Amino acid sequence: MTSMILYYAPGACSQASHIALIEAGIPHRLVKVGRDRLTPDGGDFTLINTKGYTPALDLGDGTILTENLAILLYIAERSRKLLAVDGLERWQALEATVFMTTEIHRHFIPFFRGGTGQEKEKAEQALSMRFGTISDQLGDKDFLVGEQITIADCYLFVMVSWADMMGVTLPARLGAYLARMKRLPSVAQALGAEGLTHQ
Ligand SMILES: N[C@@H](CCC(=O)N[C@@H](CS)C(=O)NCC(=O)O)C(=O)O
Repeated sequence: MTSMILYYAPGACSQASHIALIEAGIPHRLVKVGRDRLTPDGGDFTLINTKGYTPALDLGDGTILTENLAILLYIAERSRKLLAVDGLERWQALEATVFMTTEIHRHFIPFFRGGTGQEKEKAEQALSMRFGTISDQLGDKDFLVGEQITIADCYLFVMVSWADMMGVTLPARLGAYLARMKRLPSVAQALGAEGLTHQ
């Protein structure tokens, strides 16, 4: 079996899976997918993932796994890192990750797809409420659940950096979290590999 391949777009939600692969210490190769859904060798990404979006993870034998949540869980289960194997913290980390994939991610659509001012305002209100919830949950801890980085942090980092980039007001605690996460070697490596060292 050859190494896994992560199909990603720079700065996209695939970055959560990218950070998780690095944190887990799983050998992988990266293949960038352009806005035209082509890979750098001119390949048609929709033949790899018919859904057309990133992330997609080739498990090393040509099997393709899609959906960030499933990929993050796969990485955690394989590495026995990034998610407690049992106990309340396991379910709290899952709860937080689902909250991000279903309740936060979609509210960025107006910012990325040229929404109207009104759509953006509505989205910002929704994001502000949800980031407030996350900020309360984070409290004074370094990571969202427990003492160590989990899949929830891999995802939260991307959501918070999108908010920062789009000028969505963030609670001060999440601003500090963003700065702290950027200093983690895994995050710095992922940003560098995606060509986002300016962030
Ligand atoms: N349900 C998917 C959504 C993935 C998604 O929205 N990916 C975006 C990047 S953040 C994408 O590739 N969009 C390009 C497209 O849909 O063509 C997941 O959770 O993995």
